[in-house]
Amino acid sequence: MKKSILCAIYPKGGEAESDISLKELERLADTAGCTVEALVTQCRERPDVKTVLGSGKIEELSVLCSSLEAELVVFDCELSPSQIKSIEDAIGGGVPVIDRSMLILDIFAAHARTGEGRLQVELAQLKYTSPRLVGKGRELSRQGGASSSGSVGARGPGETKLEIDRRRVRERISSLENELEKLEQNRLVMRAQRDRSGIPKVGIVGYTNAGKSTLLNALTGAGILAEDKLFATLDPTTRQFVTPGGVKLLLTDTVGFIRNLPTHLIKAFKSTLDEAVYSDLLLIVIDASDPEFITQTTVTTDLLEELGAGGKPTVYVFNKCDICADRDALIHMRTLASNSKTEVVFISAKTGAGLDTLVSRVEALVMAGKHRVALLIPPEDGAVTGIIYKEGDDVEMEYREDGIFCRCVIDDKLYAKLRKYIVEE
Ligand SMILES: Nc1nc2c(ncn2[C@@H]2O[C@H](COP(=O)(O)OP(=O)(O)OP(=O)(O)O)[C@@H](O)[C@H]2O)c(=O)[nH]1
Ligand SMILES: [Mg+2]
Repeated sequence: MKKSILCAIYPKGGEAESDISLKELERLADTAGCTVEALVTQCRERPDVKTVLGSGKIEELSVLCSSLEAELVVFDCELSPSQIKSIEDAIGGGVPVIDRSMLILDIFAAHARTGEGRLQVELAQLKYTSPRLVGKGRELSRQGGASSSGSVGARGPGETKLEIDRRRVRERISSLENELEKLEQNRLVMRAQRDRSGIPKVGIVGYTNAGKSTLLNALTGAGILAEDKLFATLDPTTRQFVTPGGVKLLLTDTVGFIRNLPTHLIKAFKSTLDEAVYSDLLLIVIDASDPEFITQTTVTTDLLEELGAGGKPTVYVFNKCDICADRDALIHMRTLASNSKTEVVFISAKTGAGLDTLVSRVEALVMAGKHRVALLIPPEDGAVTGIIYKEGDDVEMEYREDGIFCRCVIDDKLYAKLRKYIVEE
């Protein structure tokens, strides 16, 4: 465990919000394997250009760092490379300074399992973290080659080490981008195949720790790691699920969202989140036991909007109703739900309460305007099978003596056309 100190500034009247964000930062630090030794906060309208905190507070931070033997300082706000350098210089003692995004990336780096996930994290780290670390100077800014003596004229043609590092970083970035591009192509092919199968895709999304993985596990026995940690899941998992009504679905669990995540970090995980973006229905899982659930839901819906997944059929899944502390809030939500157009379901992924209602809602939504039918097509009308293969979903054909027996899912239009062949509905 690394000893860390967390820092934040907040505007007048913004203390409560800053507190919530800091609590979250504490949990992030914990996930990253750090203990939090102290919090340093300051009320100021805008960050100090150089050191974010004012000079007095920086002095206080410096003293705390040495007395508590801190090994890391984390700022809740985004830091520029030059701010990192100035703060590190001001604190002294070689204690590294990072910001919230760098901490999150660190967690991602430690947790990414699949090849693609690792590449995405490395790319995001190179783009976000490395310019900030280079800002540290130190050994990175030494001159390379034999030309380090430094007097004018004696300086060789060589690049400085910093420049070499920058060039390497650029090269690595473009090679990673190429590799990810290829993986993305594969993913597109796979997605096209899935689309052709016609099985509706349901994306499970939501704030980190809301219970997305627990929900997928409860429904499909997927056996994904679900734990009381932020960002337990990074890589998407898709499982097939057949409802009691016989409707086949593809359910995908995704990486969670968090407040103050810079857009470019979310973009880095775009291909992971694409599974959600390209789904037919979104389940937004909300931790109803968290007093912050309203803000968390707004963060989630805003990010979905940014990713281009706004406006999709959506179900708000209020989870953890077994431990929902605020009964009144729950009742309030129920009333709101009954007045709004958004589908709302209350569940506990842990105890299984409400899952059957959730499944039947999902079933109804993905089957809206669709019909699951069995047809018997006389041999002389065999040509219609072509249309069924082209426009129907989940098609199974069987050649019998009396004609072609076919089970499929069809929309209203095709249903009207094929009505005369229907033998079962
Ligand atoms: N009491 C209770 N706890 C739950 C419920 N659903 C999930 N949890 C707990 O909440 C924690 C987080 O659950 P996960 O399923 O890992 O949450 P997630 O949304 O996948 O989180 P990330 O992958 O980290 O974004 C775990 O400790 C679960 O056991 C529930 O219905 N009731
Ligand atoms: Mg998860």
